[in-house]
Amino acid sequence: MSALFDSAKFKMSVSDLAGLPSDGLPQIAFAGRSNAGKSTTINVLTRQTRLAFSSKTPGRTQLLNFFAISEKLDVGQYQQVAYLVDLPGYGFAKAAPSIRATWENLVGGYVAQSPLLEGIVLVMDARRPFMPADELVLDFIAHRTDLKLLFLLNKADQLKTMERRRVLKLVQDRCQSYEGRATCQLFSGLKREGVDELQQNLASWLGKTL
Ligand SMILES: Nc1nc2c(ncn2[C@@H]2O[C@H](COP(=O)(O)OP(=O)(O)O)[C@@H](O)[C@H]2O)c(=O)[nH]1
Ligand SMILES: [Mg+2]
Repeated sequence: MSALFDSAKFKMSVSDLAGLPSDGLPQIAFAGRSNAGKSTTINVLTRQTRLAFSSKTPGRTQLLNFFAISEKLDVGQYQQVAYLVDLPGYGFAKAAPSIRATWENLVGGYVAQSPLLEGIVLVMDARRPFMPADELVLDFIAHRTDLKLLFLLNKADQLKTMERRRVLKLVQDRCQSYEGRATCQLFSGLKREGVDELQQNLASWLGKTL
């Protein structure tokens, strides 16, 4: 349980890089293929059923959605400390070239350049991590040694114990190439497994204890 993440409130949607918040607060972005479970993860993390729109229609929204998280200062007084950012998904097999270009400009530009981006949670289906579209995101941030990374292996409820072990090992090996900046964990938004670990991981990025 975490009051920090429970405090999340929708703040704004951004459709171009010029509209990004410039208030100096750190931003934690959730990237992943359409349908990987980004919105579900944000909802479960913040214990709010409808905060991030959880869509059964992949790729409907092409906006960056910002959610403010706050700390309690005093009775009735809160101070915003960070943003969670729900990024538009990608799944290019079915997407028109114009959608792909828009995604590359907006999401690619954001992750490659935003100085306030603290880290990225790359939400992947644990049954098929590191698909080409995931690698594209990682290519966009290859030069950003300032970013933290969390490989979130979602839908772990769909895996048997042996498969869980195998995928975790595979992704842990991948983490090694990031020299301490990357970590990984199994997760299930559906079964609410791994929520405490996710909260701990993200709180540490923000220098907060829960
Ligand atoms: N089995 C399973 N399904 C999940 C899990 N998380 C999300 N889903 C389902 O995956 C679909 C896509 O989820 P959504 O959060 O909208 O994905 P997004 O496109 O990445 O935002 C929905 O039908 C969810 O119910 C999970 O942990 N396990
Ligand atoms: Mg979504």
